[in-house]
Amino acid sequence: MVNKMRLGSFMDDFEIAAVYAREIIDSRAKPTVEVDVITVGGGFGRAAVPAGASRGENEAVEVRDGGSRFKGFGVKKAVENVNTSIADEIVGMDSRFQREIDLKLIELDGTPNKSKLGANAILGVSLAVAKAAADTYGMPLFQYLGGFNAHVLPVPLMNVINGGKHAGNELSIQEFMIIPVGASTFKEAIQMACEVYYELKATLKEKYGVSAVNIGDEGGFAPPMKETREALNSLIDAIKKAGYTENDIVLGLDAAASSFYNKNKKLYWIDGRELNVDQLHEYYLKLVDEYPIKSIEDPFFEEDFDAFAEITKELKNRVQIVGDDLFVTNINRLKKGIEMGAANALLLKVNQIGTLTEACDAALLAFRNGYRVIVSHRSGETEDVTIADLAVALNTGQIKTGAPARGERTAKYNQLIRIEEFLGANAKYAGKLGVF
Ligand code: 2PG
Ligand code: MG
Repeated sequence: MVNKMRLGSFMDDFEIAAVYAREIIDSRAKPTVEVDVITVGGGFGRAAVPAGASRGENEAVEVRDGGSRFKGFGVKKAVENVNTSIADEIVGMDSRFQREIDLKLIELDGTPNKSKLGANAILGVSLAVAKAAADTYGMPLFQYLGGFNAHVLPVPLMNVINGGKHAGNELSIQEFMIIPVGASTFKEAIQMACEVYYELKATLKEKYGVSAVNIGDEGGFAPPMKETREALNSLIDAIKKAGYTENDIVLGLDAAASSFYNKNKKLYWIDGRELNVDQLHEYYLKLVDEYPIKSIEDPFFEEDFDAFAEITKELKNRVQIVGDDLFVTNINRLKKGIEMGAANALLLKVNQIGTLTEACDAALLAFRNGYRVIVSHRSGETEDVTIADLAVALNTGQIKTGAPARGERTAKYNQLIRIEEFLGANAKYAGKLGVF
């Protein structure tokens, strides 16, 4: 206690005075956990937990109620866990000691995948604690987390055509992203992406009719397409029509390949046919030759580290290969990937692992081993903007948080516009350094 006081601030101000959780809803009408934390000094932190649809099998576990209420998706138990056992334990702790608090939460849960208290309960608390500490200092969250060196505005990977589990169409690939690397500021990057979005909307409407501009879970269009190249061609068209070139805007894919992999047959269903792992590998090589694709996430089934290693070896100087379901933001899986040379980038999703501390550990491990890091949303989101601050705090240079549409997506982009404005001349847009 004495040591903490010597560091300059009175511990009492930072002491957690209250923790309170409630059930709110996310962007897919599913209940989720929101947590408020208040410090003795009057600092306030509120965080809401996102949820995925194409989840990796090794993700930390959300506790849901089951039964008939909300068709079983209720989170009353997780909320209760925060308001009783977690609150009992962390009220009185020093909110600045995030690692100590997160380790306490992990210990209290006692399972390897946070299935007892729920990763949804634990993450809500972990994030709200950080925000309450930042607020007690009177600091923006990104500076509290990253210090004075937090200054890199990430390149946004914006999912403007939705397929897979995020849309009601027949595209196997889940996400088709535009990446405005040629902008000179984050704000300009958003402007460029919006201009492409308008052209894409017009192009799709003209070619596929009005229903093609209905949007999917992440704000991208969900046109009635069947083949990957149809989507890629529309993107190329829209980029041109908006007056941009491959120097300004490159493309990214999230295949989320586990969702079109048949484990029994060991085959992938894509573009109306079945491909084995070697054929799928060849297929990606052709795509990157034909299109300015610079990022491919989860190209293969999440347990096939070998296939990830093969394609990384082949493409590593041209394309970032991103592990999402592969790594699930888990340092043990990331270590295995590093040893095998599987992927060269980590998708960082705080709710896959369940605490801020573990997410930061994963980012650090990735950086140390020359892996890129992309902070990411989930397909089920809320208005919470923590990941925007986290991307700047860690200077990751990349963020993936959907199309420039739907409030739960734009909330993050708008927060980044504010952060850039706040940093003024100190802000640096990652641009071409963000991706290849
Ligand atoms: C992904 C994510 C977010 P979900 O696969 O990368 O885009 O989707 O949240 O459904 O797992
Ligand atoms: Mg993914």
